[in-house]
Amino acid sequence: MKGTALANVPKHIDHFSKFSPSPLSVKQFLDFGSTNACERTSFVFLRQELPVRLSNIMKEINLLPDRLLAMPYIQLVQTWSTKHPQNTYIQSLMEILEFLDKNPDDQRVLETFLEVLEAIRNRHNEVVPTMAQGVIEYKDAFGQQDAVTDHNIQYFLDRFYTSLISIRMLINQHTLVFNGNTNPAHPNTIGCIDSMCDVTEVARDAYESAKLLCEQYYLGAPELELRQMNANSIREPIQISYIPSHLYHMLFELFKNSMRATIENSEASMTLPPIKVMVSLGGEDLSIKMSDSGGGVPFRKTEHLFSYMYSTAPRPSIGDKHRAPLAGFGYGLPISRLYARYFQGDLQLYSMEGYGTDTVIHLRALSTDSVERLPVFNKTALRHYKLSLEADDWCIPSKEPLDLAVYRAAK
Ligand code: P4A
Repeated sequence: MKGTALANVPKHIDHFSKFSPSPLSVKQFLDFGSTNACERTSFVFLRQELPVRLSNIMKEINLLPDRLLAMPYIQLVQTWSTKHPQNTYIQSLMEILEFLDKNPDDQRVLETFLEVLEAIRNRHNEVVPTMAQGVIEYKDAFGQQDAVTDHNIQYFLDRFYTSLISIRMLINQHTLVFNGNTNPAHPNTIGCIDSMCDVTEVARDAYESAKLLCEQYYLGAPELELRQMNANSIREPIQISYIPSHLYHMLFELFKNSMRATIENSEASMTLPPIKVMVSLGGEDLSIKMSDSGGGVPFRKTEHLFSYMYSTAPRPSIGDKHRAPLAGFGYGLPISRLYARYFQGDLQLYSMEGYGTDTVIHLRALSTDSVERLPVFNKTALRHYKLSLEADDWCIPSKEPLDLAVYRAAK
């Protein structure tokens, strides 16, 4: 990489991070990619928007606690320091900046842009495990700790992974729509969006895959009971404009958890209680509830299921026979929740310890309401990283037996 170009990177990051990302709706993605799809317009939009999204999140990486930034794995994605030209983010940013002075009417420019985008997408595939490894390194070095670091990591990774999901979405749409291969098997699909995504069908697919894994490891799997309610037109299948791969990812994760809990909770009994899924479509929402009788988790611990800090266990070594295939990657739930929130939905978990867990995915039913939810680097974001260890404004419960005489005296 050219030294002079590299030296200018911080300037470019400063420049592009001053712009707010422009969120797109699923409707806009579909229009962008349908009949009057214009590769030139998409190119001109992306050569500005991708640097804006990359730069906004690169600003935040540098605000992480120094102790975390010092981790070798985090340095692989960390920015500025031109000491790391192999850095994923710097390299991708520079490759896109090359197109700023190129002629959008030149067909060869558009072709090279497609190739560059594909290379960037592949390069960013390793970002999630790399950051996860960084968090593991941090825990090994400093132990699970303080609430402030925990909050910072949670806040940062939620935003960082959302940014990654959104960049991948932009790249996928452009490359899939304009590389000329339309998929005849899916006429309603534009890029990675299905304008008639059959939710119950995706749920069945995700169940079948989780079931295969589950049977491999536990020699059995709970049955699926799937019901649906289409309040708009009873008996019609439930279809929305959505990204089937995102939906599949979320449901697969939830099925794996529910299966694991169900089986591990019923080792003594002969029958496995089924996993019940209810899909409902209203005027505004498409909701999916998954209920299991897996014994649940204590209320106090439900937040841990979404914590990057808590859910990074050192990765089992490859070939470890005792590795539970359903344990997944550790980041299953937090990332699934990001997918749900990405288009203004949510993923919530309600557990009743002693009985079981309900998880609910809420999505927006209308493609005009499904608008990207994107992080923006500004003063408010900055304040989150500057949170320091101040006294809590709620009393800390005493672990000692109450001595009212002493308490009154002290007060
Ligand atoms: N009870 N309920 C759940 C789990 C237990 C559960 C569980 C012990 C905990 C960790 C885990 C998988 C399952 C559930 C559904 C969920 C989430 C948790 O969506 O029944 O692996 C990380």
